[in-house]
Formats: sequence, C-alpha cells, structure tokens
Amino acid sequence: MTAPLHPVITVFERSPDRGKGLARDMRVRWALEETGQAYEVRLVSFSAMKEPAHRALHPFGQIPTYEQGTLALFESGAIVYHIAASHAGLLPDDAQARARAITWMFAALNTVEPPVLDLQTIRFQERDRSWYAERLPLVEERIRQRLSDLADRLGSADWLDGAFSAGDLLMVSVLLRLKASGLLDEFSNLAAYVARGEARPAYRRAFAAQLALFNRGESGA
Ligand code: GTB
Repeated sequence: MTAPLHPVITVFERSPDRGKGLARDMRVRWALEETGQAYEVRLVSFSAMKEPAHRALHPFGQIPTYEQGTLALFESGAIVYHIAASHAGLLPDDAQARARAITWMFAALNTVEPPVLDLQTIRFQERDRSWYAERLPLVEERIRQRLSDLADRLGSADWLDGAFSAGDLLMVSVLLRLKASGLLDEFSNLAAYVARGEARPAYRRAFAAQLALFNRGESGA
C-alpha cells in the first residue's frame, strides 16, 4: 500500500500583508490543520501566477490552489469544502446540521465577504479617486448592516450553529479582514467570536506557518 500524497497548496512567495494571515491561503491552511493533515506549500510570485503553468491550475492566475494526487482545485471556498467533506472535524455527521454548516460557508463568502472586499478595494485602490470620501461611509454602512444581522444571529453562542464548523472557519476568516478597520469592535460578540477562532490551536499553527514564511523572506533566507 502506498502512503497518501500530502496536499500541495500555493501561497504568495511574499505576502503583501507581511504575514498577518489575511491572504486566502490562510483559510485553507486552517482547514488542513483542523482536520490534522500534513501539507506542502509551493511559493508563487506575482509574475509566475500569471504564467500558463499556474493558470492551468487557476484560471484567474491567483492563489490559493490545492493539488492532491490527480485532483487540482482553486477557489478557497471550494478547497475548504473539499477538505471538510473528505475529513472529519469540520462538518457535522447529521445531514441537516451539515447542510446548515454548508449554508454558513456560502453566507460567509457570498453575503458577508463582498462588502468587506468593497472596503478593501476602496481603501487600497481608490483612495485618490474623486468618489472616495462619498463612497467610503456607504461601504462601511453596508458592512455594519451585515455585522449587525450576524451579531443578532450569533447572540451569546460560541459558534454559528452548534459545534465549530467550516462555516465558522470561513466566517471568522472573512471577519478577520475587518480587524484593522475598527468595525468589528462595534459588535462585541463578533469581536469575541473572531478571537475564539484565532485562539484555536489549528488556527495558531496555520498562522505561525504563514508568518514563518514571511519572516524567512525578511531575513533573506
Ligand atoms: N475567490 C478567490 C478565492 O477565494 O480563492 C479569490 C482568490 C484571490 O483573491 N487571491 C488573491 C490573489 O491571488 C490572494 S488572497 N491575488 C493576486 C492576483 O489576483 O493577482 C487576496 C488578498 C491579497 C492580499 C491581502 N493582503 O495583503 O492583506 C489580503 C488578501
């Protein structure tokens, strides 16, 4: 019997967030850690990402990708789902609870992440545009509305629907992108929810691995 091949994921050769864990390989690393899988990392530069070899794995020339044996995937949500569906630990066994956890995965990516991305786009790419000052509060208000609804649903629970699931993993990953904005702190239960996610040993291992990679680049190793 041959040993199973470790998954290989692609990550930024040099992450623009300087190791803060905000790039989307972090959620894949976290899912791999939660399910106890060893994995390998392949570093990709911004230019290599746009080359045909990488585009064969990722049609949009981005990270992360995931390869295991003959399977190649892109899209962090699909990768996390694949990991969660094929290993114990991130999706409940009960069919209805599982369907609800998957619903939260979609909610994180389709309902909460889009306005969060709008904020990052306007902050980092549109700061010198004429519409910046007018658009920024509108985008922030849309995020507040999402956070308010999410905070109401979470209430005083630890996780969104029973035990920690891939839905929480993706929701916490998305919310983490708001940390620097201060918006998260307006909702104390959401701030505590994110802190609970960050305190998980699997999250810490994933975070440390991506930070070590950045620090290694810093020292020129
Ligand atoms: N929908 C895709 C998914 O979920 O996998 C989106 C993938 C994506 O946006 N990948 C980004 C990428 O490859 C990296 S994560 N960008 C390069 C390119 O498009 O050419 C986005 C990201 C980048 C940087 C930071 N940061 O520095 O804080 C945070 C998040």
